[in-house]
Amino acid sequence: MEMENDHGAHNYHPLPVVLDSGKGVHVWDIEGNQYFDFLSAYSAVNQGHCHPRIVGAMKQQAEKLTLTSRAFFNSNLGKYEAFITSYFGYDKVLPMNTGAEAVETAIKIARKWAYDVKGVPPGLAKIITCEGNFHGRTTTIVSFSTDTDSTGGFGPFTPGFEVIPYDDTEALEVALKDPNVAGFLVEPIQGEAGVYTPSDDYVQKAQALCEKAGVLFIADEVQTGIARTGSLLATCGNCSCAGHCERQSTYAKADVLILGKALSGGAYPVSAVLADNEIMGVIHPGQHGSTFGGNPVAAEVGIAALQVVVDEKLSQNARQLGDQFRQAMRELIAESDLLTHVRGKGMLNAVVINDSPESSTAWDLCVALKNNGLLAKPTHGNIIRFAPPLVMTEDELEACIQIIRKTVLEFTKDANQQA
Ligand code: IF1
Repeated sequence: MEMENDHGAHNYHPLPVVLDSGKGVHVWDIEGNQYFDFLSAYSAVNQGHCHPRIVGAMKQQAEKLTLTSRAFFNSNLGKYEAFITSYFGYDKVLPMNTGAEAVETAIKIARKWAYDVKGVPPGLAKIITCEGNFHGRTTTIVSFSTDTDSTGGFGPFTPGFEVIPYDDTEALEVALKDPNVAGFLVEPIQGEAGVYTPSDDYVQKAQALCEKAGVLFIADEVQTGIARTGSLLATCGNCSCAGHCERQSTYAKADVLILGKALSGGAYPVSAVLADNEIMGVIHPGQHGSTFGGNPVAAEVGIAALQVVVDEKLSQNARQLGDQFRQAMRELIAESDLLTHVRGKGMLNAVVINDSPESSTAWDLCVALKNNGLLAKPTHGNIIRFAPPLVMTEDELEACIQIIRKTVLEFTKDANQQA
């Protein structure tokens, strides 16, 4: 911790625990203490820590060939591209590494599509985004952030974005009247905003409005995707997909789908943008790329990580565990005035603490949870996100619920005694 403090940039404020190993739903610190991981590296480790099939695929490929660049073909990328496009139902994929790069890629594709296909006059393409959005940290992406921590001191910003309220289809309808709109970029559930879950029909309605207006519906499923919210994609709505989405009537198919994080199960940076030919076709050689995007290790890791999601039925598990978790939290909220609210979908959940965002209550509660063997992180001062790996069993979740119950009830008692 001292070395990080002395030699690392202070762009994070971690909880005081030093993790050393992980397996499935557990991580261990350097003293050997065991914890349930309720952050899952911000939903990257949906398949659980060090999943043997994912690590196995990575090791095997790492010993054979790691990087060729896209200047040459490699014998893994085509196989991965065929696999992921059939898995999610798109014609084409553009592979990148991090979530932010995939978002940047989607923005570039949308703009180019607007000029080449839609006929927007040069330089005027506009992308609509939402208040409270989180799409990454690049200068263009923070240009449309409404969070002052993300933007402060980092201007000048990239033009061409309009921010409208989230979960507001009327505002979207008004914004879509501008004929120069290329795309609407949206998170199906706003993660960073504090797991802000919109109305049930928001995503579907927004998609329909975009379709009517001839605007690309761009879903950022970096955090919500890959089984996290109880379906393969959060844009699957409430469909009962068996790992693979069956395209139920509630399905809102994005024109441009952005994935990252759990696309590698947390083993390696792997991100992707998926779209059909008439959209992806606007990108030609030399116009976009990345040294590492689509490398052989990423390709093998991506296939293994997606295969695990289906084989271990992680969507269904996330849905069942999510119901169990929110029910338990509602019971706890009834017993303790420390918590006011639980929200979320599948295993992307958050509880709101009954104190101001400036208070240290959520932080102190996370430290107390850590001391009782469960790791979670506060967001926006008074919200705690709960997002464990999706390989959790019902019994394990019950044990976690007991830890949260005990910690919250003791914390409430201590706070009352001090008061
Ligand atoms: C940080 C939160 C999670 C994302 C969505 C793109 C990206 C992210 C919807 C960019 C990244 C992160 C990054 C991490 C914190 C984090 C986060 F707290 F901000 F909300 F996940 F919960 N789209 N989310 O959520 O992906 O470039 O990082 O691979 O500290 O920035 P990336």
